[in-house]
Amino acid sequence: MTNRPGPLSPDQMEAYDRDGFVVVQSGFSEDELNALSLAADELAERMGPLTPDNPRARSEVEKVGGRIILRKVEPIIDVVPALETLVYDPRMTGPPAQIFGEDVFLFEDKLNYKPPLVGEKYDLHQDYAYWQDFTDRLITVTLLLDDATPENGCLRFIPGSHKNGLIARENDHPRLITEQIDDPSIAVDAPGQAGDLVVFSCYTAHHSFANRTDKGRRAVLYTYNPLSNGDTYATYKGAQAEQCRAWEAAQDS
Ligand SMILES: O=C(O)CCC(=O)C(=O)O
Repeated sequence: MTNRPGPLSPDQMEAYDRDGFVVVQSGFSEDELNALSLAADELAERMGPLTPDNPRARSEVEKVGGRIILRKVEPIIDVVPALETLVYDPRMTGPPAQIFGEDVFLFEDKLNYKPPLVGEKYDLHQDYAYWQDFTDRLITVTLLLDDATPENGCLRFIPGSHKNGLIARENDHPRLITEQIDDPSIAVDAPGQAGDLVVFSCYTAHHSFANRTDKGRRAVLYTYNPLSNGDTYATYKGAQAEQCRAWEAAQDS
């Protein structure tokens, strides 16, 4: 733990250190959250009509009705200015900067949608399994745009799972296989209200259940690395954004 001042209380710093995640208030006003929610909805609309080959929009086929449902947009900051402004807002960067003890760069940006009734589960994984070409000093700050509850599929974490690096995986597949992820003694719910931040390490194993409520669950996820690990955004996500724009331009022509 570092001594850099920041928004996290000593108890919250201790909880992050012990569990690998912490849920905290962000301080965004209702008006700011409404504007960001609108931006999230506009972003979703810009992805339509959804096709499975759209490199920016991850979608899935609804099990019952067969509709194509938006699940994730990534990257996002080159599309929506309000989401770009959010990246270096101190209310987002404050927790990781305090934990790392230094300023941060954006590493990855995405917006997850869990639509009412049909938003499916995410399997258990550690994010670093996907990011092994980069530094492992990575912290994700999830800004909840809607209340996240056990009923609508809030994030669930295995406390302490960030302590020992990557957990062995079958055939090196990024997802973890376990039969007991709904056992509360293994993974715990991390509910929060709209406007809260769920801050977690790239090693903290997490998953979420399906949304079976009649309200959607949207969240912005920005991952940050310390300044001393350099700015990899342009070569990693920025390059992906360029490919997405090329694909989009080809659709328009
Ligand atoms: O939004 C969720 O429920 C899970 C998100 C997640 O684990 C991810 O995007 O890596």
